[in-house]
Amino acid sequence: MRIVVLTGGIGGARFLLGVRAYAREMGAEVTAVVNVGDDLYLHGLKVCPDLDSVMYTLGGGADPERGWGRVDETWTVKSELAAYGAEPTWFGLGDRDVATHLVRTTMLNGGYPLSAVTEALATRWQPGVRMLPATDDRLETHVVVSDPDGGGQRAIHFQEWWIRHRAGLPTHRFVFVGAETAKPAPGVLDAIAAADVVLVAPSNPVVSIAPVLAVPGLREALADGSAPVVGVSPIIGGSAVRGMADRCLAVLGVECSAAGVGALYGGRSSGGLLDGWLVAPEDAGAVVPGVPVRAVPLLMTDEAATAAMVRAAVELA
Ligand code: FO1
Repeated sequence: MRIVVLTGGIGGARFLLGVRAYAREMGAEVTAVVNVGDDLYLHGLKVCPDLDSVMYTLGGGADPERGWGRVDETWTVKSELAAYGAEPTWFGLGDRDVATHLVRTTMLNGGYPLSAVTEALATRWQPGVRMLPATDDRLETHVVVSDPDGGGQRAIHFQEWWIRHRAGLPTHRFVFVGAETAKPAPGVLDAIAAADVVLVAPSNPVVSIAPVLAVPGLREALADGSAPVVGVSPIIGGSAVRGMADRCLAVLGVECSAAGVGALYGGRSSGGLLDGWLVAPEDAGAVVPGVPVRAVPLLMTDEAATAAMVRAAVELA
């Protein structure tokens, strides 16, 4: 069996732990198509938070409390940068983590595409799934906000909106800069075409999954492919399990509920994404027009519980 997972964020990385456990049991192969909209250049370094969250989480090197960055991290580089007054001070790179960005940036500057760099980094971490960036091209999520320094509107990078402002500014819309001309990374369309099932991780639908789907050709490949697409709700009982999906959904005017996110993705029969939608028992009554809904426990408390979710998703497919 071949499983493709659309993913981003810390929830997506943790979901992949369950996908890998299920796949090992079934002898299945997993390809993760990972969001790059959160990526940024900082102090001359290319930082890819979602690719790194997958790599560190599956490679056993992620900080379990923060969910992002490295376990046993130290912060000398961060404090030395602050001593120079180097901005931004609201985004911290840990010392161990910096090594990843140095290797990545050196390889990118040497002409290797992000997908090849990701594969090279993964040889150290052995994540047990194939990790593909959604695109090798620069695609960044920017957020159009009311300018905190005066009248009018201004676009800021997603990370500034998310971390510096805790998604708390009056927000108008999200823009996936570079998406129009981005191409799916090598292997993405082939993986979707060869998949037996495609899973949409319980990631933030607005800032983790939407930038993946914004890559031209990706949505079409999912729609035209023979593999059923099953999504897992990131919303349980009206609340985001982690992160700030509620604030992102509010910007789009979408209700923060399992039914709201299911309807945002839409059913494949009406031009949307989904052939099935997995929700938590609290949301068993959720209705998504044209999409079969199944309720199972969705808390990713450990790998076995997450693998059980994956099993239910594949059964629904
Ligand atoms: N999240 C924070 O809340 N504060 C940080 O300073 C921060 C730094 C950081 C550095 C590298 C990295 O890979 C992730 C980092 N994150 C940080 C997490 C990240 O901003 C977001 O959680 C993801 O982009 C959302 O998926």
